[in-house]
Amino acid sequence: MKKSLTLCLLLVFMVVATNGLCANIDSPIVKNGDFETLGIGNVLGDNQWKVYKNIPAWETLSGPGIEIQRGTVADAKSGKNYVELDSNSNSSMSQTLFLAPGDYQLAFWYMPRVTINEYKNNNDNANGINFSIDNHEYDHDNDIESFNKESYINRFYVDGMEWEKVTLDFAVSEESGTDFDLTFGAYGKVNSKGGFVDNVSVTAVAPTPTPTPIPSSLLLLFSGGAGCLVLRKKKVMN
Ligand SMILES: [Ca+2]
Ligand SMILES: [Ca+2]
Ligand SMILES: [Ca+2]
Repeated sequence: MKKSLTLCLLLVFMVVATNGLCANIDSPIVKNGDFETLGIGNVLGDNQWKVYKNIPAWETLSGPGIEIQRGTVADAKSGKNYVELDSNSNSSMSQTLFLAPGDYQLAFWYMPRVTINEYKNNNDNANGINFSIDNHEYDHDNDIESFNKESYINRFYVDGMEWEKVTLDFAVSEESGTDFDLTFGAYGKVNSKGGFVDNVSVTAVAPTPTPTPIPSSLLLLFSGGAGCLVLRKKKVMN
């Protein structure tokens, strides 16, 4: 009897421990957001670059493809690889995200490659990167509102190249659907040089809690309590 109880407790402990372990495994919403996985047979050595039609989780949406650089022009923000979307021409890449209703933040790291002089001479947005999250399941029959959140960044560098964190907050509602396209694209002058992108992530953000007003009766109670404390303190001091 005692033995079976011990066994039972051990089993319960194992289930709880396993569940706890599973809950701690964080599955990222954006897959291969660090661009470190290139797929079977796609080997890239240090100081090499190559243009790919597809890499795991990402596919070319327009243009020649996704240019992966590995320590060629700069060090990656994270890992060894980063992306340049002005590959042989301006290109865009995309992956599908599955999102439940809630608040989210898209974040990635950006670094401009073209210098201030080139920028000034051409005024051509040479390092432009646009990025968006679209609902690709727009329901025309039921006139469910389309979802689109987009922005862009274009900078140039003066003295040294530096990675910069870029964020975009967005909210998904019940009507937004569940499938979204996360897209990055190069824009501006096609000169084989553009904005570098690395370490892309989307994280669920807890909504900011609305402060609950304290009922006046409670305030009275608090102020009464504070009064008692003051009186008590005075009494002790006396
Ligand atoms: Ca990387
Ligand atoms: Ca390039
Ligand atoms: Ca360019």
